[in-house]
Amino acid sequence: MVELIKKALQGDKFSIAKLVSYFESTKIADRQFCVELDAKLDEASVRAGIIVGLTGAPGAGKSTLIQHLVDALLLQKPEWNIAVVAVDPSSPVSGGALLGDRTRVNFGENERAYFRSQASDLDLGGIGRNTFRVCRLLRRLFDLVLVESVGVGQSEIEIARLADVTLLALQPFSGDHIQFMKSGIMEIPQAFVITKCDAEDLAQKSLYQLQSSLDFMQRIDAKTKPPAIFQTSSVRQSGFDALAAFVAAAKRLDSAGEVSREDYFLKKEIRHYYGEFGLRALATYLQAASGSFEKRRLDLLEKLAQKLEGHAAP
Ligand SMILES: Nc1nc2c(ncn2[C@@H]2O[C@H](COP(=O)(O)OP(=O)(O)OP(=O)(O)O)[C@@H](O)[C@H]2O)c(=O)[nH]1
Ligand SMILES: [Mg+2]
Repeated sequence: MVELIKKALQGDKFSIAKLVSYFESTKIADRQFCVELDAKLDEASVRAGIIVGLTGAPGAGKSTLIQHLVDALLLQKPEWNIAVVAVDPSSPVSGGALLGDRTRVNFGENERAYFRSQASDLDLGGIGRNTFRVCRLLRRLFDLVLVESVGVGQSEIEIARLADVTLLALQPFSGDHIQFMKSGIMEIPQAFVITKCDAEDLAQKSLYQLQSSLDFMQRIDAKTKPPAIFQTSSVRQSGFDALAAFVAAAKRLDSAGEVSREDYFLKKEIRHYYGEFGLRALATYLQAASGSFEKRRLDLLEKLAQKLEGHAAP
């Protein structure tokens, strides 16, 4: 285990992939191993990378954006290593994920960038069941963890729970922002990225449209800090440096935010297994659970399994 972590910290992609697989594993035997890995990683790693979430409607240009954003960040931050987690939709028919983002994002042999696809597990919310746990791992191996989520409905809210900073990609004149306003999603991101700004007049009109929507929201609720707006074009290779500078300056959640994020994902998992009934039972244990996230997770799953099922954890 120590050797595996050491190699992963040195950037060995095979070791990193192996570690990720443990945190994605559904085998009960791997749970205890993850607790031990978690503790060893805390000892060995000095990194605490930022988690940046990117969401937006299907086809908005998220994967293309990630490719250019990562290239720009690697130049701006020569000391940084970057991991990308792309969550692809699972097919409701086959249960398999197409993992199509592999075709748009390609870091080749770049030593400083790592790419991982994840299926969204048919889980509501556009991220996988273990995406948070995988991000917790990766942030100790990389300076930045960039997560592309499946952009459908509520996923924008889930990605904001997962990430320290959330970006929302909008394509010009898609009308997406009207839908987003209705569902409250416009209030979530710290920055908007208008993609495909190849045609200047279209890009300019889209910018005005977005600005007026945000002004409208400000008038209704002046508490919200106006988000930043970026315009990018992969065809013109423009706008990525400014966006990279914004991402590079992003701040991690404070420790209270960290705890509430961990609790959110613990509760989500418990709800998945045991529904609202499980959540009520969890309330008694959550306060008492201590230690790292993985340790608390294992303890809680075991306790609830004993209480609710009278046998081993699901
Ligand atoms: N003209 C133009 N086309 C772009 C730009 N960025 C992306 N595209 C095109 O838009 C299409 C979708 O791009 P993706 O990057 O796959 O979009 P996505 O949001 O990741 O898509 P999903 O992951 O399927 O939701 C592709 O055909 C891209 O070539 C851009 O800046 N300008
Ligand atoms: Mg994509």
